[in-house]
Amino acid sequence: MKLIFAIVNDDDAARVLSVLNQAGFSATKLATTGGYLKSGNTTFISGVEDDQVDQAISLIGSNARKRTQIIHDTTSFGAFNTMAMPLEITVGGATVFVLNVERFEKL
Ligand code: 2BA
Repeated sequence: MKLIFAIVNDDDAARVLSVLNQAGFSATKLATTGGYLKSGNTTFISGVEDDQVDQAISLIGSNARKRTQIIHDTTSFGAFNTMAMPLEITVGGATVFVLNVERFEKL
């Protein structure tokens, strides 16, 4: 068994959860915050059988959209001079981690 962690944009979360449930995957939705943008995103955790990992990832990936975002990155020039430079970054569609599950029980 594997545990999938998938971080997606809040706007895609309802659709991702819906397709996972429709395909028979159990998932838990966590409200999380990205460390870089410091804005909300959604993390799903889902325990799946080894041979279902690819299907789950494919469902997540095809329902989580990539977005570009302009941020203002502050660059320092010496102690008192800072300048905010616009920087385009690509966020998502989904950041996925797959971990081995040592033991799974429902008590
Ligand atoms: P954030 O940390 O808010 O990052 C949002 C986006 O900002 C990232 O998109 C990436 O394009 C950019 N970014 C992040 N850190 C950066 C840095 N140090 N320098 C320049 N640009 C940076 P994604 O890579 O698609 O990540 C989306 C969200 O997924 C992240 O939100 C974070 O919550 C999570 N994430 C991504 N990689 C992770 C990792 N290795 N470990 C844990 N969480 C991760």
